[in-house]
Amino acid sequence: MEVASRFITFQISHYCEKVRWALDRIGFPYVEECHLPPLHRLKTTPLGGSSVPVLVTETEIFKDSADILKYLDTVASAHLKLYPASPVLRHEVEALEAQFNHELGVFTRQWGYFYALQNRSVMQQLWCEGVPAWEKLLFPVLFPLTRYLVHSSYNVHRESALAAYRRTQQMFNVVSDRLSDGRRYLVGDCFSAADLAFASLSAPGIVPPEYGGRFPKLNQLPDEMVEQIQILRETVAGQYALRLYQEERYVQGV
Ligand SMILES: N[C@@H](CCC(=O)N[C@@H](CS)C(=O)NCC(=O)O)C(=O)O
Repeated sequence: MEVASRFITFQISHYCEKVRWALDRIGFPYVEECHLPPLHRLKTTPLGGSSVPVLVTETEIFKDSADILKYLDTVASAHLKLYPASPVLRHEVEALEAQFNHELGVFTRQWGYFYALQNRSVMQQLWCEGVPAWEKLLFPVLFPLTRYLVHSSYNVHRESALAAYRRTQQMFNVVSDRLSDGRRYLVGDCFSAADLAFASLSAPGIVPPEYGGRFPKLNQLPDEMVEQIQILRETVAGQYALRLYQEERYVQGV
């Protein structure tokens, strides 16, 4: 019998959603262990890591979403591969995925936290979803520290959030241009890690209803943020990410 791998996460994290989507898609057995930041470090540090997602299989420990996707691809059925067989196309997919990981995911997080952290009860729902009961109980004590850590480690303040939003718009423009020739996917003619990374790491900016983790409802968010979400949603790239969520998020394989 196949042993389920441990998948250590923050339920809301879009980097965790990126991996969750890939795990679901290829039908890889896993058990998700959600944690409240910074208590995740009690799990990730002994495994030699720091951030989430972390995937612990029977034989290996993966501490980065890009490494996890590459590993999952080695065990995926041929029709569910996330990286093309052609070296040229694979290189293109990997370059886009890296750009989305290092830029898009960072911008949408910086911008999203600026608004979401203003509402303690929304953050309580988001951060406490699925975590062990004792971590939930610690939320009131830990919240000021966690909010401080998020503000300082991701440099979250009004100016940086607005700059991150502009950078997100620029990345959406680049993706919209790429799609302007009518192609169905970012690279080649099938869904790949580039599409998956784009849609999942855009998620805070478009709030797709099919998101696999816990996300706020639009009416729980500040009006200014909702207006910015509507603008992103209406772009070609925003429509594309929403379509990927609708059509590809719950495609399941074995
Ligand atoms: N490069 C990493 C980035 C993951 C990442 O930034 N994770 C954040 C959550 S969105 C995190 O764990 N932050 C807390 C920490 O670093 O301890 C990946 O793609 O897996």
